[in-house]
Amino acid sequence: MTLRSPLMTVMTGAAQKAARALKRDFGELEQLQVSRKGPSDFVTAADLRAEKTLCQELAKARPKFGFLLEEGGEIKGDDPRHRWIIDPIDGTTNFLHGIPHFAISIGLEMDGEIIAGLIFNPVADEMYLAEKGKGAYLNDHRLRVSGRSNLAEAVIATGIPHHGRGEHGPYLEVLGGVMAKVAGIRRMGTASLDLAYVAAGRCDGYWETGLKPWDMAAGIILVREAGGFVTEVDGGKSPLASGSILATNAKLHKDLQAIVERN
Ligand code: LIP
Repeated sequence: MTLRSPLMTVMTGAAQKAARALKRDFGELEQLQVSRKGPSDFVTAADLRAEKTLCQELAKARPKFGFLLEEGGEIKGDDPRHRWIIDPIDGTTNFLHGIPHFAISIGLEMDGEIIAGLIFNPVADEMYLAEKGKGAYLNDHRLRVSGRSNLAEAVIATGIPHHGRGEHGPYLEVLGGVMAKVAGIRRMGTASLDLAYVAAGRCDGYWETGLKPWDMAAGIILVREAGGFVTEVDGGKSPLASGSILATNAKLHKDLQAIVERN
């Protein structure tokens, strides 16, 4: 966005500030205090610090908005219509393993609809922004989803349920079905960036189930504003509520959904 709206200025400022510390922490992984929150789901000191910085900065600019936070849960605001949905480090497993593919994700919800989103990969210095009706951008360049209409040429991203995350059998069946039809599958480990890659036309589609709202909020508006389609894997209209998501370019949705809806 060449001329940033006041809202985008607030969001990018908060993300840049949190990212400075996050990058430092990423470079000093050994120093981090790491504790176990659940199976394969780690909380780091960096995660908590980044979340605190994001909340402080956003609350300074929009003091009445509520929050839905990966680490801190729900914080009600005086303004019941607006809520920030935040993942301070999406791709925590990548972060902990020193894999430079993680992101800060901030979505803004108004009356239950996502109206703005920011996804920032601080290592690659890639800032994805979208606002309802104003398009999607990567570092000031307008984004469009890919134009591929043939699954055989498509690269599809997914998230693989890991240890402690439900039944793997049904997922493997769907994965087999997709593998048989597409040019390639990618499991990169950061849902928000998977969605950003669909918006940027790097990937032609993405599906995953069992996600949380903070993994998806910003990415949903990014894909839609880049001209793509976002539903649940069965075509339902509430990915944020169900945690099930299928995001594609404008041409592949029906074909990919026919395979993944059994997930
Ligand atoms: C992660 C996602 C990842 C998904 C994991 C998890 P976290 O978020 O971005 O792609 O497959 O299940 O939800 O926990 O790193 O913020």
